[in-house]
Amino acid sequence: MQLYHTFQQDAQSGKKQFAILIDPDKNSPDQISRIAQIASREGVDYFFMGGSLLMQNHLEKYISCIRKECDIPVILFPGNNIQLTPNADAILLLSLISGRNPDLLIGRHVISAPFLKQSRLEILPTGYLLIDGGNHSSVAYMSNTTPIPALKNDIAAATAMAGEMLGLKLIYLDAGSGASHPVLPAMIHAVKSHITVPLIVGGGINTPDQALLAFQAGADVIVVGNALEKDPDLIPPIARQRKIAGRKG
Ligand code: 1GP
Repeated sequence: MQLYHTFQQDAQSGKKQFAILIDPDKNSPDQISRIAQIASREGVDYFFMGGSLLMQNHLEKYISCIRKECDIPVILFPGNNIQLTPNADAILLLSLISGRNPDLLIGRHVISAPFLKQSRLEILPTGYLLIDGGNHSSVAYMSNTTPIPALKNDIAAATAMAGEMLGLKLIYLDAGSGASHPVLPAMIHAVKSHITVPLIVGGGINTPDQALLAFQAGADVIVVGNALEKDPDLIPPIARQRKIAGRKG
């Protein structure tokens, strides 16, 4: 089944989803295997794979580490065009719609399109909104864009609406990996109430409580990276929040 169908169906039925972000530079093969084993037991929905900048080319190796342990889909979350491999299941084809850098709105997509067309990757066109998470993030620096201020819910909502009107199939609100604070619940709520496509939220979600808040505010999918690199045992309590939020939400 196409992954987008799952994203959409789960979002429509209120079934919350949990994605683990693997930054290949920040994990060892042993750590990836351990994370994949726990994720498999907990029924984690997706692995996202990528980073703002990769110093080493571990992408393929780490995808095979995950494949050995579980059948959780691996979705590329590329920081740039060299983070592409046909061996994943899908790709978040990101358009950085909170920014005004034409390269990240369309330029790099043109360069990648022939490769993506030939690959068997499922393409997930995604409107990516970088939100101020309290520190100067790698994404802001590398993308040469200004994040949307944390309290400007109307700007975030209008940007997400425009993304959906342009035909983007997912909206991703990201405070950036390692953000001092996650996207605020009020902004998640504002965006969610103006779009119909599934909403992904990540950046700075480090505790089960923060995961629950994001779900309850309207996130259909939450993404956690940093916190799990430090402590993979956080996977089970975060995974459990899906059910709690699903029941209450
Ligand atoms: C970043 O949304 C992801 O793009 C995850 O962020 O590493 O802070 O969990 P963290």
